[in-house]
Amino acid sequence: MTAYTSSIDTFARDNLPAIEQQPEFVFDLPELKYPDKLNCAVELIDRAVARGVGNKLAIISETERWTYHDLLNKSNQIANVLRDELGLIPGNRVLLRSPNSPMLFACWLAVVKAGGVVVTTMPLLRSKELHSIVDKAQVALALCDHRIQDELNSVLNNSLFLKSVVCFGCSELEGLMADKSTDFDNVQTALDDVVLLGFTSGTTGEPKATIQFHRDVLAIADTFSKHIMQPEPHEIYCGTPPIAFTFGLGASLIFPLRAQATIVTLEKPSPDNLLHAIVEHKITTLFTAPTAYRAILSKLATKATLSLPLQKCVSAGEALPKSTSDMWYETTGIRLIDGIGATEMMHIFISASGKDIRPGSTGKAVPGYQACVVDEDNNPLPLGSVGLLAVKGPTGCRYLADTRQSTYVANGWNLTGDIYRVDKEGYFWYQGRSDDMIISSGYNIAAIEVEGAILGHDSVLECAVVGEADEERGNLIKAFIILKAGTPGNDDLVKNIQTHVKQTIAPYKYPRAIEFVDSLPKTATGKLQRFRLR
Ligand code: 3UK
Repeated sequence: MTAYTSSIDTFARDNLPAIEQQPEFVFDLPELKYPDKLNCAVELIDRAVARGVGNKLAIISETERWTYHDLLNKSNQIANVLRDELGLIPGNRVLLRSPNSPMLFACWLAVVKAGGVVVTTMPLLRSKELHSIVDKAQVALALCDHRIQDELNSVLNNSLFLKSVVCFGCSELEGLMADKSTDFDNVQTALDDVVLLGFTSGTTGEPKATIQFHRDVLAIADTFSKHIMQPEPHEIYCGTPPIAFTFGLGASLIFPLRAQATIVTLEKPSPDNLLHAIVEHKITTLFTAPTAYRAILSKLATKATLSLPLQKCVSAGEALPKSTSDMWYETTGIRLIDGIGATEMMHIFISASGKDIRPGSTGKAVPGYQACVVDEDNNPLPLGSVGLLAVKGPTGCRYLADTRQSTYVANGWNLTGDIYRVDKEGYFWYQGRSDDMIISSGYNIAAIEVEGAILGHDSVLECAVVGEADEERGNLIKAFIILKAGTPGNDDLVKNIQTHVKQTIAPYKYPRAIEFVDSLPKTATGKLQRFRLR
């Protein structure tokens, strides 16, 4: 770490994993050589205005339109409130709770400008979950959308740490901002000062907090966004995930600001709202999960072919089956940019765009990152083999005081828990999570492959495949399926789907049991929880 730090409150810094437990960090692109004193919010917003884009639209919401000037002024006023009224000192954690909105984004930038550590939370969380985040991150101050303050206020009433909740949207924070200067003396943070704690529960287990530095925020923009997205200032971005999820943070705030583009925020990005916004705001650049692309497709199929302004569409968070990629391409003419990211790595580290896309493959290591597959003892495997994904680059896993650090990091590499095959050209082909391999009659069957085949059936909207204990076969392949609206689930359809799978992949992989359901268990970030079905 650099000797310099702006943090007076050193809690986050003090709870970093020991240096020998951290991954190796690699900065082998010239754009990743940042100065020792670096405040990423200043790079993202003050720098943009200084370059002359002040009058350009920065954020469009359902009710507001803010220019880059507006965003800078508001975030400076909030930063003044944080420092002068709420007593924020550099290094203090500030919890944010709100759906994606212009005010949430201004609060995020304000906390960072003031040298604070942002802890953005998923709007859907309840007080029990908020309580454990507050305790783990030792948060004293929260800024909250007034419409969802109740769950947080109930934490406030019996928390050792949380001391105040200031609401916005109800003129409390706005009232404090009113007489504050639109200038702010930005805190000069170090490139490796902590900027945020990103909570992740993964697909299973107890939440972990990942620590990210100021330089990490810029590194994700200068690797994946710069090299794979190749952003242009005229683009209009929309990401559906909340910015509490680093996928959404990159998509909706960091990438568009770094590119001086325009952001559309949606409070409720349902497929209908999203489709409407795409047309109304001429969204060019979309970030969402495979499930949402399928949901949009099922709406598009029922509408006359409307021409969409979309140019670049990113899919991440879960595996993108080739069938979904192909359907999106056939319907819209756009090839989805698949990319695997992780909260630990902050954003996407394997991907491909344009002519480099091989549908069904996630892509190649993003410039700035290295990736390979290894065996259970962390030995690298030759090309063509199936193994555990290992990755390193400018970002990497640092859990806040968590013994699971040593499961994620070995020999300097980050181990994401995913199984991949790499081909001779360096393309990575997803095989599933290491915990989602089903062994049936001695065959290794990846749940994900069977799901991909089932999703290719016309009547299927969503599905999840698990192994069900079976005396004869050890495990039996079982599929839980959500049908498209209006399709009745009956025995004929079961047979029909089974036949479809046998014709698509090796017949021994077909689901012997099928159950039609109305919903599937998912995490707050929309990840399927197969373990709950097992
Ligand atoms: C899975 C994928 C196959 C994979 C994320 C983009 O998802 C994100 O972070 P999480 O910590 O989960 C990480 C795990 O999710 N996964 C994500 N993307 C893909 N599997 N293909 C994909 N394209 O198991 C990974 O280990 O919630 C995604 C950017 C930032 C993120 N935090």
